[in-house]
Amino acid sequence: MTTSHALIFDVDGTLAETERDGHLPAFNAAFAELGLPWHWDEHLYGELLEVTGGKERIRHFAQLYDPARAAATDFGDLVQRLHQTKTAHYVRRVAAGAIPLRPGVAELIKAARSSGLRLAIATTTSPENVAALLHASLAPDAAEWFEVIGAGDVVPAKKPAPDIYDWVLERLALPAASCLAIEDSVNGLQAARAAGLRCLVCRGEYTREQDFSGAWRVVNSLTGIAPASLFPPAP
Ligand code: XBP
Ligand code: MG
Repeated sequence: MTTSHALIFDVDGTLAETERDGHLPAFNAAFAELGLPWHWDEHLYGELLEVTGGKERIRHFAQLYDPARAAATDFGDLVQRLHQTKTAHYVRRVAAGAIPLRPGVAELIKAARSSGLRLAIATTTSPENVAALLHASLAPDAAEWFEVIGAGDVVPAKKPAPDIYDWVLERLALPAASCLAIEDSVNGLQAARAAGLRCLVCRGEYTREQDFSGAWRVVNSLTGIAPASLFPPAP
């Protein structure tokens, strides 16, 4: 294997189970802090995850459950303030070490580095969330292990659109055929496939029942996966 191959990791649900124990309580803390009568439970959050991106998810929820507020002229400002507040809560939780990496993730990333694979991230979540998770849960300098980190609003259309993967591939200056995406959700799988990438799916707590047709491989854990097995020689 040479440096002409790269692993591109999703973050939420793939590196760590961030949704239920990280994002969900942070959204609820932001709603309370800004005095909104909203509270998301685990089940509702599972449904809202269909929409990627925190701001997009808040808008979607308000349109369904609080349409009068969603129609107000200052709704866009409210969404921005809610999302900034939510991000601050999320980063505090993660920086305190509240969210461990999923089993096998740290081992795979370290083995991939040692074997000369290039590493990148393609995620819908905000860059400060990625930095906090890598720093607290992988290593203080872990953000530097990833040559390209594509996150949040650097592209206008979030997963399942391919844009974030296209953005990362362009910066890696590699063809899609030389890379493998690692994802946990059908939205992530569709984004990777639409960018022409092979995709390894590691099912997560919110995505276990999703349809992963089109995935290169589907697993329940990244434990024991050798980097060399991810780039088999062409037949
Ligand atoms: C993850 C997301 C993210 C987080 C929230 O999707 O949709 O939006 O839930 O993060 P994926 P922000 O794993 O497919 O990238 O609030 O920072 O947007
Ligand atoms: Mg994900």
